[in-house]
Amino acid sequence: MNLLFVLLCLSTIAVRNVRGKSKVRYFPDYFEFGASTASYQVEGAWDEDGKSLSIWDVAAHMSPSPIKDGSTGDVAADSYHLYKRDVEIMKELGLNFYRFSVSWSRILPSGFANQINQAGIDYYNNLINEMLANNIKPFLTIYHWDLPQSFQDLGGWANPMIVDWFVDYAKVLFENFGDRVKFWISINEPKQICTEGYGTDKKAPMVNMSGIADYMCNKNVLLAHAKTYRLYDEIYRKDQNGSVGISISCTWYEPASDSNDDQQAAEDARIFDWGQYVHAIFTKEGDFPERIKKNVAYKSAEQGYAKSRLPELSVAEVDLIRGSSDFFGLNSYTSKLVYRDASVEGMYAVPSYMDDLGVVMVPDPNWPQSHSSWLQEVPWGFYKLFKEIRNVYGNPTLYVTENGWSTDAGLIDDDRVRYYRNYLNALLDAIEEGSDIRGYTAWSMIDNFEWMQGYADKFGLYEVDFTSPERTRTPRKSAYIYKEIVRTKSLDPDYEPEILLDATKEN
Ligand code: GBH
Repeated sequence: MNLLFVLLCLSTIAVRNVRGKSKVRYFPDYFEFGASTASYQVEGAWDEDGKSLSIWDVAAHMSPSPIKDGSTGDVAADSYHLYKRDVEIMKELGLNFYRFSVSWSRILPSGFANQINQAGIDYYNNLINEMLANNIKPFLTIYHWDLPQSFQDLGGWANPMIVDWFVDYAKVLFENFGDRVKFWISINEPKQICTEGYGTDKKAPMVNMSGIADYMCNKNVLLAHAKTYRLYDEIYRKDQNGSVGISISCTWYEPASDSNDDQQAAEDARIFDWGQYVHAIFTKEGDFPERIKKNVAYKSAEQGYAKSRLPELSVAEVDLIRGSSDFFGLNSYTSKLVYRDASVEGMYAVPSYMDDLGVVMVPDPNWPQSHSSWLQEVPWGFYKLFKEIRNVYGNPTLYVTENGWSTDAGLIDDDRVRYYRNYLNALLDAIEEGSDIRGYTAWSMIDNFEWMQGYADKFGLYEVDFTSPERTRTPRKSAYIYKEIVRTKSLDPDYEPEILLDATKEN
């Protein structure tokens, strides 16, 4: 009896340190921390120094504006001019790496690699060199949604020619930056490019042809990624010795009940939303999952189409795509509950991606809500996502390339702090159970142009004052917390930044 009591006390002491605080958890030594932005969201300088228009310049200049607050990325956070301040922020945060993207139309104004804009090359050289001089590794995303408008006029990602145009562009980046950049993301979020950009009007280029254009886009995005990977592998890897991956946005879909229908519905949602890309790239079989091929073929026939609306991948294309990544870049923010019942009939347009999928997705009203309608805090969903990737998709090497929380204006962002801590705790649980996670990237380092939401949804560890010409950057409370996490490679749930304690005293 006494012994049991002693053991209980000891285990309690192990969890709480002497000052009665909660347990501090440590990340592995190899683990690295970063933060992310993307070109159109931060750079501004939309028509400076030879840059041509991208699809987001065009969307933001439409009238009436499709952007919630009528804003544009013309100036954004002005990182084109303020990149030195950005690197200072990286230093302040103590980041191991910074994930940024390159604007295609800044480097190649015609879209084609026939004419390289030296001013564009200079900008990214300056940024990369400034980072390296401060010991921060560049993590470069080749494409984060800002397609040259010249290519959109030719169908953009729905035109199979885009595959080779993309590879030509990637080649220019490997040639110019590959001596210093060792981490590459080919493409950010195939699903958002295609399903939102081509299947709806919620993202540029707002093609809004669901069930058709989105699937055409998927195939070309996968091929562009895969050919870029093969190019690096064959030509550049030997000398440059870097890694190339892709960032895939994954929402966790939880069955709304334990009924078979809801279980199947949630699985289908996971496969349609992200499993199809992961399956094609990371599994031994490759290709689009059977479930999607069958569903879309069946529905297409029912709807009177001569062929499935889902383009096929040839055997050679399956081979090209399969295994075309050194790591899996995981972007993840939130979860949804999923069910399938009679109400699904007639709920969605025909044909459409949602009709092909045939489920209803809703957030649980009890989950903490961010400033973005789609984003709720569900750390156990993050944990289940890692588990699924480990068990169903062969446990690939992962970098979390985006994770974050949106707020309204304000510097004391306790909900963001809570979100980061809870999600990082879930990530640590996954590592302990065998997930191979090498790094974590906060979205975002600074407030920026949040696509259709304009400047209304703020994701930054640093606030940006978009009303000041200087675009003044100020750390939020979450910046101090993140800095300590990066510095100590640990999570101390009780850590309070001194600077803020001092500020409270002064008030
Ligand atoms: C990331 O995508 C992007 O890579 C990044 O550029 C962006 O700033 C960040 O998210 C924050 O949004 O149908 O209107 O409800 C995350 C993917 C974005 C996918 C929001 C779902 C829902 C849009 N998610 N989207 S809506």
